Amino acid sequence: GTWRFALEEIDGSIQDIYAEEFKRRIEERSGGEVTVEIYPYGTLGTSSQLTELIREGGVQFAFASPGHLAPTIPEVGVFSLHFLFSDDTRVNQRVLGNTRATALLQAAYSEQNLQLLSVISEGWMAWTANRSIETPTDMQGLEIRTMPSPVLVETYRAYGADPATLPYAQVYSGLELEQIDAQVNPLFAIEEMGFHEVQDYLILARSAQFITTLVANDAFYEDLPEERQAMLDEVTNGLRRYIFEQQAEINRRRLESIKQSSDIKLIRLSDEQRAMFRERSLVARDVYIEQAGERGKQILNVLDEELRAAEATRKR
Ligand code: 6CS
Repeated sequence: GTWRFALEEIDGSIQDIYAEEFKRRIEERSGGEVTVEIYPYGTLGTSSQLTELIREGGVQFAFASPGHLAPTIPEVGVFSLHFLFSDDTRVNQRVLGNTRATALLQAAYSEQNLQLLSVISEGWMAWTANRSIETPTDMQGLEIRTMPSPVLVETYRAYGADPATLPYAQVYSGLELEQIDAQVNPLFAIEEMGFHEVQDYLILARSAQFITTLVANDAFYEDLPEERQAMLDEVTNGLRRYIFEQQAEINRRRLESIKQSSDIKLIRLSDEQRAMFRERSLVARDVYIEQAGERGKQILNVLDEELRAAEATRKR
């Protein structure tokens, strides 16, 4: 059969690199019985259209990033909370690969006809802006584009900014035409979308990781023979380490390329500056719990606990 796989990112992106390797491994392990067709961003629609498409079974696999999915599944808002994750990305990787929150999340995904296959980090988010940003005061009135998750919108409001939620494909022109002042994305995405060409400052804030989730249409997944489900589990588990290493390398390379190809000014926030943002960001947790309810609260508590435990063993 043919498995269609829709991406929220363009050719050469982290999602594309993941999908290409997924395709290679699935086609090999199925002995050519399964063919995977990849649809990069722009071929099928915006992120929210992709979510509709996969829920209806128009494609079998897709990336569904929490920043776009939270209006449909409030529980995934947890992944957009700022200053939740460890500064040590290996700690985050260890927790995400094996968290007790997965079962709770799966229940929420199933209610929307989705099967959750993997939770993946694409690296630290960075801000680009037409002004320098070092403290929340600098964000006052800044029109910043974010994904539509209420957690994100409330976080940037708490920083003093004025968030706007245009689709990914409209961010470049929005910045170029000065309809918006700023945006937030991982370094690889800033580079491939050309945002650095139309912005003056690149701010490494490390306030949040870009997390995405790999999903399958629920009915499609449930109807697969057991050995196909096992093959999928094996492939997605094997891809965890692969994509973690790839994203680290690609984000590093793309930052170099941004520095070389533009005169954008680079700002790295100090721990003191980050602490100011952290303090303001905490109200978004209340917004999250309000929206995601008891199950959402449990997910947050489990992740918080596991992250802290993983950090503690790291330091010992
Ligand atoms: O900002 C966005 O909307 C998009 N950014 C990335 C890095 N991936 C997908 C998402 O839709």
